Amino acid sequence: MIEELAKIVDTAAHHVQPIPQLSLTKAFSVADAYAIQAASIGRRYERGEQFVGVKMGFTSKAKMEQMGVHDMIYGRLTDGMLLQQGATVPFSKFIHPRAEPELCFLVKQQIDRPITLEEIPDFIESVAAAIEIIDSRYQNFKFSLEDVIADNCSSAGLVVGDWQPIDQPIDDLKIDLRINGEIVQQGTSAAILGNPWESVIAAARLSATYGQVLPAGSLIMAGAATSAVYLQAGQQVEAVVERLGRVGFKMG
Ligand code: OOG
Ligand code: MG
Repeated sequence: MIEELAKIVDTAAHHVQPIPQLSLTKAFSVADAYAIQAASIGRRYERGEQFVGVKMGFTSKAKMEQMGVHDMIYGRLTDGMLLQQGATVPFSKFIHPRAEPELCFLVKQQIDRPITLEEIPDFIESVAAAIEIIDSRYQNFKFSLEDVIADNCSSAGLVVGDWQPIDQPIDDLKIDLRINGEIVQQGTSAAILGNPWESVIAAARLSATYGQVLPAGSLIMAGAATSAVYLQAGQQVEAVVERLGRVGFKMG
């Protein structure tokens, strides 16, 4: 069942074709969902994509309420999802893309076990403003907790700004998302689990749980601080984070 569902969800992503929710026809657990995710990412690796990091999802109330899912989720990121700052990405790569403003962390030393707040400086090198593009493979962006985990947490793209040192607090930085220069979402990093370092701690814990080592140089996306916004072709998309800077891309 795992391989079969992984193929369905991976094919949907690969061919940019929406599918009905998997859970409508098959009952599966959260543990099954993570196994489906791992198998579907395995298919990407077979096509030559490489692991670049992990992402946390539903780490803010704004996102949980927008999507109606109230548990933290965890997914994998590959080089095929990475955009360069300022790049133009073709709209045709996506089904119904949404953007959300995030923080991204750079791993300094391999993480292969849960870590504590005190240990963060040993394991994290730097932080940057980032945007995640999510693109659920499910019709109408509608899913259960198990569905979204199986679908690798809607991961589709990310762009990371310039790295900044982690020598100052990051628990209350103003964050906004702009489309064509206009602010469409506004929040603070406090929305991410009260302090985005908690998201790094959760990412280490979940990576250990699901057997995913985070090598030095990997990325950790902390989860959106605000609701996500649907994108259209031709839009200029930018996230601005107090003190950390700005980052953007164009939807072609
Ligand atoms: C799931 C992905 C959630 C976040 O930052 O909370 C996420 C979705 O909303 O489709 O990436
Ligand atoms: Mg996200």
